[in-house]
Amino acid sequence: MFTRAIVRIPGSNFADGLTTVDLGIPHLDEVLQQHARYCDALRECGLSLTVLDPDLRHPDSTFVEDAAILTPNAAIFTRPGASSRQGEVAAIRPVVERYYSQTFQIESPGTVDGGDICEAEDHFFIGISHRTNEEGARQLAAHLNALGFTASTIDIRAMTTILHLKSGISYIGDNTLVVMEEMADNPQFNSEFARFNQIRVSPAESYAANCVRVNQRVLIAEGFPQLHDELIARGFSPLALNMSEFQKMDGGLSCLSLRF
Ligand code: CIR
Repeated sequence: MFTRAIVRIPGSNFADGLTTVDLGIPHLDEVLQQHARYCDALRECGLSLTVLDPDLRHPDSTFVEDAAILTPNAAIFTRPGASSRQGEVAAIRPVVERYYSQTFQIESPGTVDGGDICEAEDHFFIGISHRTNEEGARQLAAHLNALGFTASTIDIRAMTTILHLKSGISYIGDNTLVVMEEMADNPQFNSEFARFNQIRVSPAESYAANCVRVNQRVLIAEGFPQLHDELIARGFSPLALNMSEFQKMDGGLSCLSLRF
């Protein structure tokens, strides 16, 4: 059960952030509307929100998930792989420290983006990506092991279709992973995922593989009926949200909040 989340309102320079996709320029009014609806959805799931003001020094800072990894007893501050995002950690640190007395920090030359970290019960999958490097993964795994968790790495650097590990897989509770087909079919990954029930996401719906279990609901991106119906068929309760403007900046549902 989560009781709280930290979010940050997108800044007026949101469109100046990093992106690898060619879906057009986000419209600020829609960005703000979609973000407000996302916040309301978290509240509907029972969370109390800490809503941070826009941070114009960091256009990507609404993607708060990348700056920290939260476990029940400790917070691990990351060192984002994109230099334009590294200052986001100092900006969110005092907010996270209100709720966590035990904290760790990924140190140079390690880099970690929170979007590469997928927690599945007591195990953490750590994506090695163009943002999270092997040294960052090593430091993170050591902190997680000390906290009583296991960890394994999944190297996604050869995949051109996703930015972060969690762009391709999500753990939604009840021993179930949502996995994009390209990952589910990759022999290097499927032994890692074998002990979980898997919901496969077709290539046409791959953006929807980034979803988030929040208490009784699973937040999913709107407009992906196969995944929506499959979740219902398996007894989950999806809550669909329009994510079009965040998708333009490579952002998914999970990255818009830190939940704990
Ligand atoms: C970036 O490229 O860093 C941002 N535009 C998007 C980050 C999305 N974060 C995430 O999926 N965890």
